Order: sequence, then C-alpha cells, then structure tokens
Amino acid sequence: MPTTLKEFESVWPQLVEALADHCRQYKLPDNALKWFTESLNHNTAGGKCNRGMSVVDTSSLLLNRMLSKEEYFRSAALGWMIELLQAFFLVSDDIMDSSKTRRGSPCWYLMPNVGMIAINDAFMLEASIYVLLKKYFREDKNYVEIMETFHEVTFQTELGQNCDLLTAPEDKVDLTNFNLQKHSFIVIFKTAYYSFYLPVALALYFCDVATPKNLQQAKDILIPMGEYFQIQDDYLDNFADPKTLGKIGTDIQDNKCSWLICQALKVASPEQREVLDKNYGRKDKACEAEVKAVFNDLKLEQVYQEYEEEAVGRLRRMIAQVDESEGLKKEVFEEFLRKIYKRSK
Ligand code: GPP
Ligand code: MG
Ligand code: MG
Ligand code: MG
Repeated sequence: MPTTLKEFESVWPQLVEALADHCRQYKLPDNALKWFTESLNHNTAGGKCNRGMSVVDTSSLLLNRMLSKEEYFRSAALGWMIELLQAFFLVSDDIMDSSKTRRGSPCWYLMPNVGMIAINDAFMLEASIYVLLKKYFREDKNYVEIMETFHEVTFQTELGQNCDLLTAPEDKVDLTNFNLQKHSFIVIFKTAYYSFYLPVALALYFCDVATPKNLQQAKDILIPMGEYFQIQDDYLDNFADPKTLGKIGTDIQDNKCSWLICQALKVASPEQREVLDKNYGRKDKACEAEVKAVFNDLKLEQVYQEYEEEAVGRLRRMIAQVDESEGLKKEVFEEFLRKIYKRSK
C-alpha cells in the first residue's frame, strides 16, 4: 500500500523541531528562529509531496515489505529533504519568473514583510537538507553517496534553470531561438533530475541496492519520464484552471521556451507567426490573450493529448524491459507513471 500524505506529513514537525534545536545551540534570537520555522513551514509543507512520498514508496517496493517504524521515519526524512530542495528551488524560481501565486497562496517573496529576504530564506532551505542528512544519516554507509547525489542533482537543476533563463531574455523576443531540442535539454536539467531520478536514487541507496546498473536503468527511464512531466507543466501553465493548479501561468509573458510555443512554431501559418512574434514575451495581458488565441486555433490541446499517449506508450515499453536481477522493480516506475498520467495539477 502506498503511503498517505497524512502519514508522510506526520514526520515533518519532528524535522522542523530538529532544525530548530540545531539553531538553538547557536542561541539564535527568538525572532530569527520564528522567521526560519515559518519559512520552513510555508515553503516546504502544503504541496502534493509526490517527490518526497516516492522515496518511502520506492523503498517499500524495493524491500518488498512494509517498512518498520524506524525505516519509515528515515525514508520519509530523505523524502522531506527532497521537499526542502524543491522549496529552495521554488522560492527562487518564483522571484526569477515574477510569479504571483504558488500552492494557492502568494509566492513567498510577495508575502507581507518578506521581499528579498526570500533569497536568504531559499539558501537556508537548501542548507537545512545537509543539517538533517548529517543528523540522521551520518552513520549510514551510503552517507557520502547520498550527499554527493544531492550536490550533483542540485548543480544539474541550476544548469537547467540557467538555460531556461538565458533562452527567455526579458528585453529581446526572438522566437527563432526556440526549438524542441533546446526545450528538451532545459526541462531534463531543470526538472527531471531532481523530481524523478533523485527520489529513486535515494531509495536505492537507502535500501543499499544502488548498483551502477540499477542507477543507470533508473536514469534511463526517469529522465524521459521527467521530461514528460515538465511538458505537462508547460501545458498546464496555459490550459489549466489556476484554481486547480494553485499557480497562475507566466510562460507566455515571461518569454519562456515552453513546449507549447515550440509546437506552435512548427505549424503556424505566416499570419499566425506574425501574431506570435508581435505578442509573445510581452508583459501585457492583451498580448498574452493574442498568443492564447493562436494556441487555441492551432488546437495545441489536441496536439498535447496525442503527445501524451505516445510518450506514455514509450515509457510503458521501456518499463517492460527493466532487468530486475539486481533488485530493481518495474513497479517503482509503474507507480511513478500512475501518479502523473493525465494529471491536472
Ligand atoms: C520548473 O520550472 C523548474 C524549477 C522549479 C527549478 C528551478 C531551479 C532553480 C535552480 C531555481 P517552472 O518555472 O516551469 O516551474 P513553475 O511552473 O512551477 O513555476
Ligand atoms: Mg522557471
Ligand atoms: Mg516558474
Ligand atoms: Mg511552469
């Protein structure tokens, strides 16, 4: 049985307490401690926790049994470390993307009295990962591997974010810069490694079955799966109801090399192309509406649905080929795919 959000969330207060205790040893002033715990709670808890819960579920599948209380706590703690990494990324990303809402609330940097303190809060969210990792995994034989995996995946995500931002200059709209090949690189690096590969890699280390072959097989499936997930994110940015999604799309106004604009450029007529050239990447609601109208005329919703079926078929065929001889399980990947197929948020 997969873990529940409620069970996973029940571990979180203990981790906040551990981080608070760590600060108390420095005699951190009360107001700063209060600020830190508020940032921790606002930015880390309250999401879907798919990434974090996958560490628990994958561990249970790999061990082929229910986890003991202690195993549940430790795998959930690793899961929460991914949620902290994600919190660090999202607080930063929302500043860079000038986003307005996240998980149905104002973005952290837009909350009363926060502003650019959010930048330091983001750093502290990241640093919290290593405080917790040391506290709970210092004695684990895979401590160094787990830490190196966090470091490498963080760097990969930052490379992806860098490419995402460089492809989307605020002052210079040039749609000839966008294509699906660039898009693929950006989304694999900014999303797939930390969202898909990282949870499974951590579970493999946690269960001590992280052989080179298992890690490679996991990467070969989870990177394309993460690419599909970010294509969903790009699709939902334009087509989802912000109330369901919990965030208001910004890709058109932000001049992003999103999957939708890449698809539109492949099939637009010269007239439609002119509308896109004139209106994409402008910080203006009316321009955004012009672009949305072209996306609708090009039936991108349908193009997306065809892509989704093709991508999921391809992933299922790859999963069927997984070699389980070193302890990896097909179900690990089936479970990931089940959670994201046709998602609406
Ligand atoms: C998602 O991009 C990618 C990230 C949140 C990674 C950010 C990485 C950093 C190093 C800060 P997105 O902007 O499409 O996400 P969303 O739609 O949730 O804003
Ligand atoms: Mg972004
Ligand atoms: Mg963003
Ligand atoms: Mg997005």
